[in-house]
Amino acid sequence: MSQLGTEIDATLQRAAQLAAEYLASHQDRSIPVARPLPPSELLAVMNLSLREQGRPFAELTSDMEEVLTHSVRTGHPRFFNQLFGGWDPASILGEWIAALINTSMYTYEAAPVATLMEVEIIRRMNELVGFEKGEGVFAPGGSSSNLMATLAARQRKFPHAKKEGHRAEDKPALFLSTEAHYSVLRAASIMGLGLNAAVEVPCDAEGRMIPEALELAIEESLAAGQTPFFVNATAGTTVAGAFDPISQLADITDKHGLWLHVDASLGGTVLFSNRHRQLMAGVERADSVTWNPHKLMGVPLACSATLMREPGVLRATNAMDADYLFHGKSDTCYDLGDLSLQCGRRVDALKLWFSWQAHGDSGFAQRVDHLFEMAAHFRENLVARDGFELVREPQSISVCFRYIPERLRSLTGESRRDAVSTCTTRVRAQMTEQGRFLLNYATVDGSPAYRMVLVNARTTEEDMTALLDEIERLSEDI
Ligand code: ABU
Repeated sequence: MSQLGTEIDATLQRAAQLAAEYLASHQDRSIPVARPLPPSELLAVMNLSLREQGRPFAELTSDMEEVLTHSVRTGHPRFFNQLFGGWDPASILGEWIAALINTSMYTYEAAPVATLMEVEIIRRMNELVGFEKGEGVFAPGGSSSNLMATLAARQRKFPHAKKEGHRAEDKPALFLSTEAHYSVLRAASIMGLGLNAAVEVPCDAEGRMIPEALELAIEESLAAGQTPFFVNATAGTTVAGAFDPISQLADITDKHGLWLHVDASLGGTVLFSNRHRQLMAGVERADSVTWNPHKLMGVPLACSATLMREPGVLRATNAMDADYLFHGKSDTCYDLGDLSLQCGRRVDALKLWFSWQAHGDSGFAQRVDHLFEMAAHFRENLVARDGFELVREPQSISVCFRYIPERLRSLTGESRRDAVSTCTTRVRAQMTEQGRFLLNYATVDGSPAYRMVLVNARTTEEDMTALLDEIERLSEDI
């Protein structure tokens, strides 16, 4: 081997060794989830400035160690901050291969293997959803998938808009719940419809869209001269993990001839589980679905599928027939470029294919069942302890709650709410500073509540108990 080859070989072997040690160290609870530093201090610790002269490749493994040391350990079993977490060796292998083959998903010619993998995954995801003739494509994340669904709905209702833009008489209106992800509102903004075109429909006490309220909102919109065209249902809301009643919403969209999109970024993965797939009952009646394997399937970010019930919709909406790529003869089955919003597109399906090979459908089903059991266990543990209150009855892997320390329990009304709010945000800030746990919070019913999410299958009952102990302990000192 040449000298350059030997250096590359030795350095990549060292990098692989560091990667394996890093993953193994996630089991060590004495290593913090994060070592937070303000930007000025982090910049002082790590020299990130770019240089005129390059450095030897072998030196970069020390930079790799620094990056790993100062990054948040999202694979740590006490990382509860986001709807992703954990780590999966098969997907990591897929990510490495994606970097090695370094290609783009627009043509079969450029990405033959990855294209066939994506086609197979989309076929199987559509089968799980119940889209018999469905099509789909991967997107950079759930926000993009939701935008693609909104664009496809517009293509059906206002086919002139692709070429002409909207006409004055169009007056499009779309509907989402008050707990839906903000990306649906942003889609209205990006598409030039304006945020005023988006109607936010109230939810019930568990955070599910109320079908009667949707019906009323559509009737009011029609009476105001608008043209309703799109309803976004959420399967697994961002904060509470609530599932909208898809079948009931489908009855309403069928009646009014509206596009029904299911944002199942979080919830899609429950389709593997015989125990929990009823949460998505009726999803096969939707026109489109967003499903993010980087959430409950444990695949590294980003991995988001946009699924359509009817074939041809994505091409009709997005195709530009770029001559320099397709040369006037795009293969409608295997040149995926015209289905997508992107031109250059990562081979995100590849890491999912490797993960699916390793786990199979049954592995994902077990994972869903396990995460739901852990969430139920956390809920039971929480309600059994003094001072902890659920703010929503959990429906899936998210548990929203507050803790009222003993000294605040005699307070009532606004003074209690304000004191508990201050305590919650301060405890969360201290916890983040100390780095032993990372737990998010969100505004629920007007004031902050902790949001626990069970997304890492390596989290144990001890980890969850330790979190509640920590909240109690920190709350006493505030
Ligand atoms: N796209 C929603 C992600 C929210 C979260 O990770 O908490």
